[in-house]
Amino acid sequence: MSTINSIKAIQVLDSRGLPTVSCKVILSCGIEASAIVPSGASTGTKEALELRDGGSAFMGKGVTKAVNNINNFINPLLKNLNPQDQKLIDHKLIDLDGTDDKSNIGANAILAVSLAISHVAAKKKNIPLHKHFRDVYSDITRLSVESSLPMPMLNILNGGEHADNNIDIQEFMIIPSNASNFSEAMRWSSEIYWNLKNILKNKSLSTAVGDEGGFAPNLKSNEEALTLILDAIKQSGLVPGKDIFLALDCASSEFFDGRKYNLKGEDRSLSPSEFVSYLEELVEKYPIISIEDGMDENDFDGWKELTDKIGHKCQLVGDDLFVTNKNIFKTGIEQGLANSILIKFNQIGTITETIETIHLANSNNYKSIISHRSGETEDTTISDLAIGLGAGQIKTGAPCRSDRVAKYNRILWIEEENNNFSFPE
Ligand code: 2PG
Ligand code: MG
Repeated sequence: MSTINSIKAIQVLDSRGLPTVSCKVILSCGIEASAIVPSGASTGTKEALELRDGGSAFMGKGVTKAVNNINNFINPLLKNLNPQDQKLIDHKLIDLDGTDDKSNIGANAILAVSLAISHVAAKKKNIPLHKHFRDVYSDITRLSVESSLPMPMLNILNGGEHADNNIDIQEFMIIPSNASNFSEAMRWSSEIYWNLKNILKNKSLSTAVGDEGGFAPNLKSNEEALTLILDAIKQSGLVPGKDIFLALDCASSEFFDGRKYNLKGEDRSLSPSEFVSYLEELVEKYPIISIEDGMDENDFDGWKELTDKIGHKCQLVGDDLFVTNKNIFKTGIEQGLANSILIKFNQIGTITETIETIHLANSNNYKSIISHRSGETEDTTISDLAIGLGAGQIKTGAPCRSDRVAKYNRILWIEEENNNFSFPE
Protein backbone atom coordinates (compact mmCIF):
# COMPACT_ATOMS: atom_id res chain seq x y z
CA MET A 1 0.00 0.00 0.00
CA SER A 2 1.23 3.45 -0.88
CA THR A 3 1.12 5.80 2.10
CA ILE A 4 1.70 9.48 2.78
CA ASN A 5 5.42 10.15 2.80
CA SER A 6 5.48 13.92 3.19
CA ILE A 7 3.30 17.01 3.11
CA LYS A 8 4.83 20.34 2.20
CA ALA A 9 3.22 23.78 2.01
CA ILE A 10 4.37 27.14 0.64
CA GLN A 11 2.89 30.62 0.35
CA VAL A 12 1.72 31.52 -3.19
CA LEU A 13 -0.41 34.36 -4.63
CA ASP A 14 -4.10 34.41 -5.50
CA SER A 15 -5.97 36.31 -8.24
CA ARG A 16 -5.97 39.50 -6.15
CA GLY A 17 -2.21 39.25 -5.70
CA LEU A 18 -2.58 38.30 -2.04
CA PRO A 19 -0.96 35.32 -0.30
CA THR A 20 -2.67 31.98 -0.01
CA VAL A 21 -1.66 28.43 0.92
CA SER A 22 -0.47 25.84 -1.58
CA CYS A 23 0.12 22.29 -0.38
CA LYS A 24 1.77 19.25 -1.95
CA VAL A 25 1.38 15.64 -0.78
CA ILE A 26 3.98 13.05 -1.81
CA LEU A 27 3.24 9.32 -1.44
CA SER A 28 5.71 6.56 -0.66
CA CYS A 29 5.37 5.35 -4.27
CA GLY A 30 6.51 8.77 -5.52
CA ILE A 31 3.11 9.97 -6.79
CA GLU A 32 2.45 13.58 -5.80
CA ALA A 33 -0.35 16.15 -6.15
CA SER A 34 -1.03 19.64 -4.91
CA ALA A 35 -3.88 22.07 -4.27
CA ILE A 36 -4.33 25.79 -3.51
CA VAL A 37 -7.01 27.34 -1.29
CA PRO A 38 -9.19 30.31 -2.34
CA SER A 39 -10.10 33.36 -0.25
CA GLY A 40 -13.23 35.52 0.07
CA ALA A 41 -13.78 39.29 0.33
CA SER A 42 -17.43 39.53 1.34
CA THR A 43 -17.05 36.89 4.02
CA GLY A 44 -19.74 35.68 6.42
CA THR A 45 -18.89 36.41 10.05
CA LYS A 46 -19.42 32.76 11.03
CA GLU A 47 -17.01 31.30 8.48
CA ALA A 48 -14.10 29.14 9.67
CA LEU A 49 -11.04 31.26 10.31
CA GLU A 50 -8.55 32.01 7.59
CA LEU A 51 -5.26 32.35 9.47
CA ARG A 52 -3.32 35.49 8.45
CA ASP A 53 0.00 36.66 9.86
CA GLY A 54 -0.74 40.30 10.64
CA GLY A 55 2.27 42.65 10.76
CA SER A 56 3.48 44.66 7.80
CA ALA A 57 4.42 42.11 5.12
CA PHE A 58 1.68 41.76 2.49
CA MET A 59 -0.40 44.33 4.44
CA GLY A 60 -0.76 41.76 7.22
CA LYS A 61 -2.21 39.19 4.79
CA GLY A 62 0.71 36.75 4.79
CA VAL A 63 -0.07 33.08 5.47
CA THR A 64 3.28 31.85 6.77
CA LYS A 65 1.72 30.79 10.09
CA ALA A 66 -0.74 28.56 8.24
CA VAL A 67 2.08 27.24 6.04
CA ASN A 68 4.22 26.47 9.10
CA ASN A 69 1.30 24.71 10.77
CA ILE A 70 1.17 22.32 7.81
CA ASN A 71 4.91 21.74 7.67
CA ASN A 72 5.46 21.42 11.43
CA PHE A 73 2.27 19.80 12.77
CA ILE A 74 0.20 18.27 9.98
CA ASN A 75 3.12 16.68 8.11
CA PRO A 76 4.19 14.46 11.06
CA LEU A 77 0.56 13.78 12.06
CA LEU A 78 -0.45 12.28 8.70
CA LYS A 79 2.80 10.47 7.82
CA ASN A 80 2.28 6.82 6.82
CA LEU A 81 -1.50 7.12 6.59
CA ASN A 82 -3.42 5.81 3.58
CA PRO A 83 -4.46 8.79 1.38
CA GLN A 84 -7.63 6.89 0.45
CA ASP A 85 -8.89 7.39 4.02
CA GLN A 86 -10.11 10.94 3.35
CA LYS A 87 -12.72 10.95 6.09
CA LEU A 88 -10.29 9.66 8.72
CA ILE A 89 -7.67 12.21 7.66
CA ASP A 90 -10.17 15.09 7.72
CA HIS A 91 -11.23 14.08 11.23
CA LYS A 92 -7.61 13.95 12.37
CA LEU A 93 -7.20 17.51 11.06
CA ILE A 94 -10.37 18.65 12.84
CA ASP A 95 -9.18 17.04 16.10
CA LEU A 96 -5.68 18.51 15.79
CA ASP A 97 -7.20 21.99 15.56
CA GLY A 98 -9.69 21.37 18.34
CA THR A 99 -11.73 24.58 17.88
CA ASP A 100 -15.16 25.12 16.30
CA ASP A 101 -13.89 27.68 13.79
CA LYS A 102 -10.48 26.08 13.06
CA SER A 103 -8.77 29.14 14.47
CA ASN A 104 -5.94 27.17 16.00
CA ILE A 105 -4.34 25.66 12.89
CA GLY A 106 -6.28 27.82 10.40
CA ALA A 107 -9.00 26.71 7.98
CA ASN A 108 -6.70 27.70 5.10
CA ALA A 109 -4.03 25.26 6.35
CA ILE A 110 -6.50 22.46 7.00
CA LEU A 111 -8.33 22.84 3.68
CA ALA A 112 -5.11 22.95 1.65
CA VAL A 113 -4.19 19.53 3.06
CA SER A 114 -7.70 18.10 2.74
CA LEU A 115 -7.80 19.09 -0.96
CA ALA A 116 -4.29 17.90 -1.77
CA ILE A 117 -5.03 14.51 -0.15
CA SER A 118 -8.07 14.04 -2.39
CA HIS A 119 -6.02 14.90 -5.49
CA VAL A 120 -3.19 12.51 -4.66
CA ALA A 121 -5.62 9.71 -3.76
CA ALA A 122 -7.39 10.06 -7.12
CA LYS A 123 -4.05 10.10 -8.92
CA LYS A 124 -2.94 6.97 -7.10
CA LYS A 125 -6.12 5.16 -8.20
CA ASN A 126 -5.58 6.60 -11.68
CA ILE A 127 -9.11 7.97 -11.85
CA PRO A 128 -10.40 11.54 -12.31
CA LEU A 129 -11.04 13.53 -9.14
CA HIS A 130 -14.81 13.74 -9.73
CA LYS A 131 -14.99 9.95 -9.83
CA HIS A 132 -12.89 9.72 -6.66
CA PHE A 133 -15.26 12.09 -4.81
CA ARG A 134 -18.15 9.94 -5.91
CA ASP A 135 -16.45 6.77 -4.65
CA VAL A 136 -15.29 8.14 -1.29
CA TYR A 137 -18.62 9.65 -0.39
CA SER A 138 -20.89 7.08 -2.03
CA ASP A 139 -22.58 6.43 1.32
CA ILE A 140 -23.77 10.01 1.71
CA THR A 141 -24.24 11.20 -1.86
CA ARG A 142 -27.28 10.72 -4.05
CA LEU A 143 -26.21 7.55 -5.77
CA SER A 144 -29.45 7.40 -7.67
CA VAL A 145 -28.40 10.52 -9.58
CA GLU A 146 -26.25 9.75 -12.59
CA SER A 147 -23.13 11.88 -12.93
CA SER A 148 -24.17 15.22 -14.30
CA LEU A 149 -22.49 18.39 -15.45
CA PRO A 150 -23.47 21.53 -13.56
CA MET A 151 -25.44 24.46 -14.98
CA PRO A 152 -23.05 27.45 -14.78
CA MET A 153 -24.01 30.77 -13.21
CA LEU A 154 -21.69 33.41 -14.70
CA ASN A 155 -21.12 36.72 -12.98
CA ILE A 156 -20.72 39.20 -15.85
CA LEU A 157 -21.24 42.47 -13.98
CA ASN A 158 -19.52 43.08 -10.63
CA GLY A 159 -20.39 45.48 -7.82
CA GLY A 160 -20.25 45.61 -4.02
CA GLU A 161 -17.02 44.46 -2.38
CA HIS A 162 -15.73 43.01 -5.65
CA ALA A 163 -15.40 46.28 -7.56
CA ASP A 164 -14.63 49.95 -7.08
CA ASN A 165 -17.80 51.15 -8.77
CA ASN A 166 -21.06 52.46 -7.29
CA ILE A 167 -23.21 49.33 -7.73
CA ASP A 168 -24.51 47.90 -4.45
CA ILE A 169 -25.51 44.43 -5.62
CA GLN A 170 -22.35 42.33 -5.75
CA GLU A 171 -23.05 39.94 -8.63
CA PHE A 172 -25.22 40.01 -11.74
CA MET A 173 -25.17 36.53 -13.23
CA ILE A 174 -26.47 34.87 -16.38
CA ILE A 175 -27.75 31.28 -16.42
CA PRO A 176 -27.73 29.72 -19.91
CA SER A 177 -30.58 27.37 -18.99
CA ASN A 178 -31.69 26.48 -22.48
CA ALA A 179 -28.27 25.45 -23.78
CA SER A 180 -28.22 21.83 -24.83
CA ASN A 181 -24.81 21.08 -23.34
CA PHE A 182 -22.01 22.68 -21.33
CA SER A 183 -20.02 23.79 -24.38
CA GLU A 184 -23.02 25.59 -25.82
CA ALA A 185 -23.64 27.21 -22.42
CA MET A 186 -20.08 28.56 -22.50
CA ARG A 187 -20.35 29.78 -26.10
CA TRP A 188 -23.57 31.69 -25.33
CA SER A 189 -22.03 33.15 -22.18
CA SER A 190 -18.89 34.29 -23.97
CA GLU A 191 -20.97 35.95 -26.71
CA ILE A 192 -23.15 37.74 -24.16
CA TYR A 193 -20.05 38.85 -22.27
CA TRP A 194 -18.52 40.34 -25.44
CA ASN A 195 -21.77 42.00 -26.48
CA LEU A 196 -22.04 43.53 -23.01
CA LYS A 197 -18.51 44.85 -23.42
CA ASN A 198 -19.44 46.52 -26.72
CA ILE A 199 -22.62 48.02 -25.27
CA LEU A 200 -20.65 49.52 -22.37
CA LYS A 201 -17.98 50.83 -24.74
CA ASN A 202 -20.57 52.47 -27.02
CA LYS A 203 -22.05 54.24 -23.99
CA SER A 204 -18.57 55.38 -22.91
CA LEU A 205 -18.88 53.28 -19.76
CA SER A 206 -15.88 51.52 -18.22
CA THR A 207 -15.02 48.03 -19.46
CA ALA A 208 -12.55 47.42 -16.64
CA VAL A 209 -13.37 44.27 -14.70
CA GLY A 210 -13.90 43.43 -11.03
CA ASP A 211 -12.52 40.59 -8.92
CA GLU A 212 -14.56 37.89 -10.64
CA GLY A 213 -13.94 39.03 -14.22
CA GLY A 214 -17.30 40.77 -14.72
CA PHE A 215 -17.43 44.39 -15.90
CA ALA A 216 -17.53 47.06 -13.21
CA PRO A 217 -18.92 50.30 -14.67
CA ASN A 218 -20.51 53.11 -12.64
CA LEU A 219 -24.25 53.00 -13.31
CA LYS A 220 -27.34 54.90 -12.14
CA SER A 221 -29.01 51.92 -10.51
CA ASN A 222 -29.06 48.15 -10.07
CA GLU A 223 -31.87 48.08 -12.62
CA GLU A 224 -29.65 49.75 -15.21
CA ALA A 225 -27.24 46.80 -14.81
CA LEU A 226 -30.10 44.38 -15.46
CA THR A 227 -31.26 46.32 -18.52
CA LEU A 228 -27.76 46.38 -20.03
CA ILE A 229 -27.46 42.62 -19.54
CA LEU A 230 -30.84 42.03 -21.19
CA ASP A 231 -29.65 44.11 -24.17
CA ALA A 232 -26.47 42.02 -24.39
CA ILE A 233 -28.51 38.80 -24.35
CA LYS A 234 -30.75 40.06 -27.17
CA GLN A 235 -27.79 41.27 -29.22
CA SER A 236 -26.42 37.74 -28.95
CA GLY A 237 -29.57 36.45 -30.69
CA LEU A 238 -30.83 34.82 -27.49
CA VAL A 239 -34.09 35.25 -25.63
CA PRO A 240 -34.09 36.42 -21.99
CA GLY A 241 -36.48 34.33 -19.92
CA LYS A 242 -36.25 31.45 -22.41
CA ASP A 243 -32.63 30.80 -23.33
CA ILE A 244 -31.01 32.84 -20.58
CA PHE A 245 -32.17 33.64 -17.06
CA LEU A 246 -30.65 36.01 -14.54
CA ALA A 247 -29.36 35.54 -10.98
CA LEU A 248 -28.20 38.00 -8.33
CA ASP A 249 -25.91 37.78 -5.36
CA CYS A 250 -26.92 40.80 -3.27
CA ALA A 251 -24.32 40.02 -0.56
CA SER A 252 -26.60 42.28 1.42
CA SER A 253 -24.77 41.90 4.75
CA GLU A 254 -22.34 44.37 3.19
CA PHE A 255 -24.95 47.15 3.07
CA PHE A 256 -27.25 46.35 6.02
CA ASP A 257 -26.58 48.47 9.09
CA GLY A 258 -28.72 46.46 11.52
CA ARG A 259 -31.85 48.45 10.67
CA LYS A 260 -31.77 49.47 7.00
CA TYR A 261 -30.52 48.19 3.67
CA ASN A 262 -28.52 51.14 2.35
CA LEU A 263 -28.40 51.25 -1.45
CA LYS A 264 -25.76 53.97 -1.68
CA GLY A 265 -25.60 53.83 -5.49
CA GLU A 266 -29.29 54.72 -5.62
CA ASP A 267 -29.25 56.99 -2.56
CA ARG A 268 -31.99 54.94 -0.84
CA SER A 269 -32.31 53.27 2.56
CA LEU A 270 -34.90 50.52 2.84
CA SER A 271 -36.34 48.69 5.86
CA PRO A 272 -36.15 44.87 5.72
CA SER A 273 -39.78 44.68 4.51
CA GLU A 274 -39.18 47.37 1.92
CA PHE A 275 -36.06 45.54 0.72
CA VAL A 276 -38.09 42.33 0.41
CA SER A 277 -40.60 44.26 -1.77
CA TYR A 278 -37.71 45.71 -3.80
CA LEU A 279 -36.44 42.19 -4.57
CA GLU A 280 -39.97 40.94 -5.21
CA GLU A 281 -40.45 43.69 -7.81
CA LEU A 282 -37.15 42.84 -9.51
CA VAL A 283 -38.27 39.21 -9.80
CA GLU A 284 -41.61 40.37 -11.28
CA LYS A 285 -39.97 42.64 -13.80
CA TYR A 286 -36.89 40.68 -14.91
CA PRO A 287 -36.25 36.97 -15.62
CA ILE A 288 -34.45 36.51 -12.29
CA ILE A 289 -34.65 32.90 -11.06
CA SER A 290 -32.06 32.94 -8.27
CA ILE A 291 -31.18 35.43 -5.53
CA GLU A 292 -28.28 34.77 -3.16
CA ASP A 293 -27.95 36.50 0.22
CA GLY A 294 -31.01 38.61 -0.48
CA MET A 295 -31.06 39.51 3.22
CA ASP A 296 -28.37 40.11 5.84
CA GLU A 297 -26.84 37.03 7.52
CA ASN A 298 -28.50 37.87 10.86
CA ASP A 299 -31.79 39.29 9.57
CA PHE A 300 -33.70 36.04 10.11
CA ASP A 301 -37.11 37.79 10.09
CA GLY A 302 -36.22 39.38 6.76
CA TRP A 303 -35.11 36.01 5.39
CA LYS A 304 -38.36 34.41 6.54
CA GLU A 305 -40.41 37.16 4.90
CA LEU A 306 -38.42 36.89 1.66
CA THR A 307 -38.74 33.09 1.62
CA ASP A 308 -42.48 33.20 2.31
CA LYS A 309 -43.06 35.85 -0.39
CA ILE A 310 -40.95 34.59 -3.31
CA GLY A 311 -39.44 31.23 -2.25
CA HIS A 312 -42.05 29.38 -4.35
CA LYS A 313 -40.90 31.01 -7.60
CA CYS A 314 -37.26 31.91 -7.05
CA GLN A 315 -34.20 30.02 -5.86
CA LEU A 316 -33.15 31.76 -2.61
CA VAL A 317 -29.55 30.93 -1.78
CA GLY A 318 -27.96 31.20 1.66
CA ASP A 319 -24.25 32.00 1.48
CA ASP A 320 -23.20 34.22 4.42
CA LEU A 321 -26.41 32.96 6.03
CA PHE A 322 -25.30 29.30 6.22
CA VAL A 323 -21.49 29.49 5.61
CA THR A 324 -21.44 25.81 4.51
CA ASN A 325 -21.74 24.91 8.20
CA LYS A 326 -23.94 21.88 8.91
CA ASN A 327 -25.11 23.10 12.31
CA ILE A 328 -25.91 26.65 11.23
CA PHE A 329 -27.61 25.31 8.10
CA LYS A 330 -29.71 22.88 10.15
CA THR A 331 -31.06 25.71 12.30
CA GLY A 332 -31.86 27.72 9.14
CA ILE A 333 -33.72 24.78 7.62
CA GLU A 334 -35.76 24.40 10.81
CA GLN A 335 -36.68 28.09 10.65
CA GLY A 336 -37.69 27.82 6.98
CA LEU A 337 -35.05 30.22 5.69
CA ALA A 338 -34.09 30.18 1.99
CA ASN A 339 -34.46 27.10 -0.23
CA SER A 340 -30.86 26.60 -1.43
CA ILE A 341 -27.32 26.77 -0.12
CA LEU A 342 -24.06 28.07 -1.57
CA ILE A 343 -21.21 25.64 -0.98
CA LYS A 344 -17.71 27.02 -0.42
CA PHE A 345 -15.29 24.56 1.11
CA ASN A 346 -13.07 27.19 2.72
CA GLN A 347 -16.03 28.44 4.78
CA ILE A 348 -15.89 25.17 6.73
CA GLY A 349 -12.38 23.80 6.14
CA THR A 350 -12.48 20.16 5.01
CA ILE A 351 -13.84 18.21 2.05
CA THR A 352 -15.65 15.81 4.37
CA GLU A 353 -17.57 18.54 6.22
CA THR A 354 -18.38 20.23 2.90
CA ILE A 355 -19.89 17.04 1.56
CA GLU A 356 -21.85 16.42 4.75
CA THR A 357 -23.43 19.86 4.28
CA ILE A 358 -24.35 19.00 0.68
CA HIS A 359 -25.90 15.80 1.97
CA LEU A 360 -27.96 17.76 4.50
CA ALA A 361 -29.20 19.96 1.65
CA ASN A 362 -30.15 16.92 -0.43
CA SER A 363 -32.06 15.36 2.45
CA ASN A 364 -34.05 18.53 3.02
CA ASN A 365 -34.83 19.39 -0.58
CA TYR A 366 -32.51 22.37 -0.66
CA LYS A 367 -30.48 22.89 -3.85
CA SER A 368 -26.66 23.12 -3.61
CA ILE A 369 -24.59 25.49 -5.73
CA ILE A 370 -20.84 24.84 -5.69
CA SER A 371 -18.97 28.14 -5.60
CA HIS A 372 -15.58 29.77 -6.10
CA ARG A 373 -14.36 32.65 -3.91
CA SER A 374 -13.61 36.15 -5.17
CA GLY A 375 -9.90 35.47 -4.49
CA GLU A 376 -9.14 32.41 -6.65
CA THR A 377 -6.28 30.53 -8.29
CA GLU A 378 -5.67 27.97 -11.02
CA ASP A 379 -7.01 25.24 -8.70
CA THR A 380 -10.05 23.53 -10.26
CA THR A 381 -11.17 21.22 -7.44
CA ILE A 382 -14.66 22.80 -7.34
CA SER A 383 -15.37 21.65 -10.91
CA ASP A 384 -14.79 18.02 -9.94
CA LEU A 385 -16.72 18.48 -6.71
CA ALA A 386 -19.76 19.82 -8.57
CA ILE A 387 -19.71 16.87 -10.97
CA GLY A 388 -18.80 14.13 -8.51
CA LEU A 389 -21.55 15.18 -6.12
CA GLY A 390 -24.11 15.80 -8.87
CA ALA A 391 -24.74 19.24 -7.35
CA GLY A 392 -26.37 20.52 -10.53
CA GLN A 393 -25.09 24.10 -10.39
CA ILE A 394 -21.75 25.91 -10.21
CA LYS A 395 -20.95 29.61 -9.94
CA THR A 396 -17.41 30.52 -10.77
CA GLY A 397 -17.35 34.03 -12.21
CA ALA A 398 -17.20 35.51 -15.68
CA PRO A 399 -16.22 33.62 -18.84
CA CYS A 400 -12.99 35.63 -18.59
CA ARG A 401 -9.76 35.66 -16.49
CA SER A 402 -7.83 32.44 -16.00
CA ASP A 403 -8.71 32.08 -12.31
CA ARG A 404 -12.38 31.82 -13.42
CA VAL A 405 -12.17 30.05 -16.80
CA ALA A 406 -9.83 27.37 -15.39
CA LYS A 407 -12.91 25.89 -13.70
CA TYR A 408 -15.13 26.11 -16.78
CA ASN A 409 -12.33 24.71 -18.98
CA ARG A 410 -11.95 21.72 -16.66
CA ILE A 411 -15.67 20.98 -17.07
CA LEU A 412 -15.38 21.30 -20.86
CA TRP A 413 -12.76 18.51 -20.81
CA ILE A 414 -14.86 16.34 -18.53
CA GLU A 415 -17.79 16.84 -20.90
CA GLU A 416 -15.60 15.81 -23.84
CA GLU A 417 -14.40 12.67 -22.07
CA ASN A 418 -17.78 11.53 -20.73
CA ASN A 419 -20.48 11.83 -23.35
CA ASN A 420 -22.86 9.89 -21.10
CA PHE A 421 -22.85 12.68 -18.46
CA SER A 422 -26.11 14.60 -18.55
CA PHE A 423 -26.58 18.38 -18.55
CA PRO A 424 -29.55 19.86 -16.64
CA GLU A 425 -32.73 20.04 -18.77
C1 2PG B 1 -19.86 35.27 -2.77
C2 2PG B 1 -18.41 35.08 -3.13
C3 2PG B 1 -18.12 34.45 -4.44
P1 2PG B 1 -16.54 36.14 -1.73
O1 2PG B 1 -20.23 36.18 -2.03
O2 2PG B 1 -20.69 34.45 -3.15
O3 2PG B 1 -18.76 35.03 -5.53
O4 2PG B 1 -17.66 36.21 -2.88
O5 2PG B 1 -15.62 35.06 -2.07
O6 2PG B 1 -15.91 37.51 -1.74
O7 2PG B 1 -17.28 35.87 -0.45
MG1 MG C 1 -22.33 35.27 -1.96
